[in-house]
Amino acid sequence: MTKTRPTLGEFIIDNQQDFPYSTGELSRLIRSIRLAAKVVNHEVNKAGLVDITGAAGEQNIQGEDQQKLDVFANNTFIQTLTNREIVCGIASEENDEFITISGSRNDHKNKYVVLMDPLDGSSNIDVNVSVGTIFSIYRRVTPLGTPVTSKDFLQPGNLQVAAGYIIYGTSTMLVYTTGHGVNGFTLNPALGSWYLSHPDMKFPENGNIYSINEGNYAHFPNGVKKYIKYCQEEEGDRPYTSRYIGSMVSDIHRNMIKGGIYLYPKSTKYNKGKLRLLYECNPMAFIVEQAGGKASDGYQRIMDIMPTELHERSAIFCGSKKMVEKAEAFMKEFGD
Ligand code: P6P
Repeated sequence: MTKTRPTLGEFIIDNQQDFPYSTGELSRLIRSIRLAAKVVNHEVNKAGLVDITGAAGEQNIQGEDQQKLDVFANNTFIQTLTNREIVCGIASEENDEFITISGSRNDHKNKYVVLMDPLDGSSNIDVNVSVGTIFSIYRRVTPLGTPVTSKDFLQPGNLQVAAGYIIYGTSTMLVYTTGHGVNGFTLNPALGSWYLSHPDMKFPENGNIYSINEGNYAHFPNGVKKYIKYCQEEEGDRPYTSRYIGSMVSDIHRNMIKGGIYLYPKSTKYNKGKLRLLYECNPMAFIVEQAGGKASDGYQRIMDIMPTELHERSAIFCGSKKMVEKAEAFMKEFGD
């Protein structure tokens, strides 16, 4: 008799003790993300039919306005989170400013804020490559009953209460942590249920995959150039394999399963790095660390960086612990 895998709903109930301070709100928050992910998944999966359903910015054959998928994903997550009366504020890559949610009683009594990249790597959709949603959850730090302020969003990653991603790939998965390890759930689209397919995910301590856009080689710091050459040398378990999808969620997800390192360093093109600290680097760093990996900007732990701006960028080196430590050693010796 094969063991049936719990659904995400059953898993949340079975692990309610993971949220000691929550009166079920954090569980409801994860459930609302689960719902929005199903809606976005449906749209992403039919993106290839735009000439039938209508391209973004045009009317589809039903005469409905076709939204760009990242706008659609953004609106879907915002609407779902707002309707569920759980969060007091949302920050998104798609919105310049954070959104204040006062609640139906207009009393600002909800205690969580969500920061998200609603559809990371959306340029890959036109070429049918997997994309992802990334989310990060904090308790608010300003008094309940007052509108959120930037202080509630500009928190270091080490204060996250939960983080996760949805990967819209050959299958659709929701992977998240609440600080008690990392678990992956796969959507059965026929049933609309998510099943625990990857319990207690762990990064292999070492690996032989490196993921970086080598097209930027000329713009990289010397330490990164030296590390790339190290990966390519004939020595021991090297050369490593180069794998770069151009979708952070997909590259990190593959490396977590197979072992590997993902790097998006600073460069003369991106002097602070390209990826956003608050809703890309921090949530992915939380997951990577909870899976036994390491995440830094080449020098300091990502989750210890004190944010100063909502959309600030950071370099990121993350993945198998020993690979990140090796890359950091090259940064220490050869620097920027
Ligand atoms: P580049 C997608 O735009 C993204 O934010 C990440 O998902 C991805 O890893 C990276 O940027 C790709 O950037 O400059 O290599 O195309």
